[in-house]
Amino acid sequence: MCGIVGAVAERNITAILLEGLKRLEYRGYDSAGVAVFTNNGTLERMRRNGKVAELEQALAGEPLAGRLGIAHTRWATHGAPCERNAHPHFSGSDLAVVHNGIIENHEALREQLKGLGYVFTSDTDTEVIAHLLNHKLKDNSDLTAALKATVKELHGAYGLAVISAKQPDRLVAARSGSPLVIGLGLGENFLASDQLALRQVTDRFMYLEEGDIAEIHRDSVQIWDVNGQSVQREAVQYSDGAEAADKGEYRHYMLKEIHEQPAVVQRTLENRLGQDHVLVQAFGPQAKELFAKVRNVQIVACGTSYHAGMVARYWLESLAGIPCQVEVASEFRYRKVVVQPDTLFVSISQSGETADTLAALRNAKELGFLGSLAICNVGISSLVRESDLTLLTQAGREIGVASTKAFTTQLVGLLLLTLSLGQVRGTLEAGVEAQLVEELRRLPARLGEALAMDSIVEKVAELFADKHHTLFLGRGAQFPVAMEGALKLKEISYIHAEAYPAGELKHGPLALVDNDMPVVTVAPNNELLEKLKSNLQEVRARGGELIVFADEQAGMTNGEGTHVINMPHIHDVLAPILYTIPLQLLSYYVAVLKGTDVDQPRNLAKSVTVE
Ligand code: HGA
Repeated sequence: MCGIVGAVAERNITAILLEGLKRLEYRGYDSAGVAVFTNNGTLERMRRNGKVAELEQALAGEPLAGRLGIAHTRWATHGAPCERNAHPHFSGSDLAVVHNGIIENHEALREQLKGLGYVFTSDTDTEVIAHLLNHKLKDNSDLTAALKATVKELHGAYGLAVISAKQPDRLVAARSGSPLVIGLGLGENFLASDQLALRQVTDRFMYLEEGDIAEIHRDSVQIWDVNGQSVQREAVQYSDGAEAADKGEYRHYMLKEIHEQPAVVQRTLENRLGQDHVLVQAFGPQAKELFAKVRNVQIVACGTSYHAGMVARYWLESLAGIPCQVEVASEFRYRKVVVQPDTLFVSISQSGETADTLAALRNAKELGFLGSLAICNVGISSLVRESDLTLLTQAGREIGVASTKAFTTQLVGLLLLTLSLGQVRGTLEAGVEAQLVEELRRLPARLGEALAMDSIVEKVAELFADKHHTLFLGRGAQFPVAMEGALKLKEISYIHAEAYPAGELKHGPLALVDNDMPVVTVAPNNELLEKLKSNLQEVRARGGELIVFADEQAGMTNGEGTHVINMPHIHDVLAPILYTIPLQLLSYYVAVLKGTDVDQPRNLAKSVTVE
């Protein structure tokens, strides 16, 4: 996804901007560019389609030297990936803008600005910001004041960085729905969409909040909040403990990654939510047109990603009314598949290099699918390169072999896909979409509440320490959550765990139940609760010990052999994401008690790049 870097200093900043862009490369992008207020007093830019290395090479041939500049890596949402559409965008010769996000009212603004005589040189939504700002500067020559007036007219999501040759002592920035952080230096200051881009130059950061506008000079920073009030944002010293490749205060990467989930889910939502709807173009410039034609969905994935796909099937059919099939990639690729007309092929993979999933995508291209979409955590992966559309999860690097944060961010991506398909095809009521968008905004906080149950789950884990077999039960969209819970326990504690839809209990697995086989159940407060309660009685009647993760409003209580762990109440659609958390914690603490190698369990590899 797009990346922003900016700098205002006393030294030449071009190399700093390039290094910042390289540090953001892992997010995936299609083109890159830089604009510098040069030592000759002119604003110049260099853009290239493709990699930052190509931009770097171009700059080696024609160097740009200056003390003020902005740079960008673009992942196209409006207008094809090409040099003409790459950022920075100019209005006239004095004003340069880089933008992350989507401007939803870009068409109306474009018409208005054309009427005022502005000439557009790209197909992007971003260029309207440059011209609108130029227009506002006619009434108000101060760049910050003009930016404040500009953002009032923008609908959608943006992180913006702007420079002007007429006020070359400052960098101005605005944040709404897309993150920005100011890096504080000595006699120099920086800006980026992710602090990782600036770790080379500083370890002190100031995070902009929603609606903030910032004016950044070499030796000062001024910020105004969403109401236009001047505010101070706290400067935070960044400690190495927070590095992705460092466990920090945690004993294992897996535990760290479990606890990162509120933050990475938040990141996965950034740039993708409008006021009351999902921004469909976050899936790419052709998404709207393609989604309008979709009549079926085929999901293909392996392992944990397959479970995410299974949850999505419940969402796609119940919310968007679209028939959906889900299959493990190693089966799909070797089967004679009959493809229904207008079927979207969706692949899910953390690494984007999973051999079977990649092979399935390559086969799918011969089978007459409508198009392909990858839900993936690595922007520069084969799966992303070879798919028509992409939704990048923003889980960051996942080191623990047992996937945790990649799974929950995949679920978020798949829910965004469901809402987008329902919106474009008109099968989802606007009111329902608005409510779910609101619930999604609250999700990071709810995940935080579930994580606060860490020590309760740690205690429950003791029940498993001497057990060899476990059963996981769930109904509806919680059945795949139970499958994922069982997989996690198998992977890292080596306890045999099986998951069943609770209704299947009597059709076989009940024969296994005795007081040596704990039964774990996820029980949100939905219409299936009463049926689930009956299944639990059947287990108790055979002496099975029950561990029930239940909605606090479900009215379930502890009893002999029944351990109820109350979960915060959540909208039923989002329950699979929330209920994943305690199951991850449970498998983690059981593994710790058993003394296994949690982060690198035996016989397993992080990304399965061979068949
Ligand atoms: N809408 C802009 C920026 C896209 C973006 O933020 N991608 O992550 C464009 O298409 O150029």
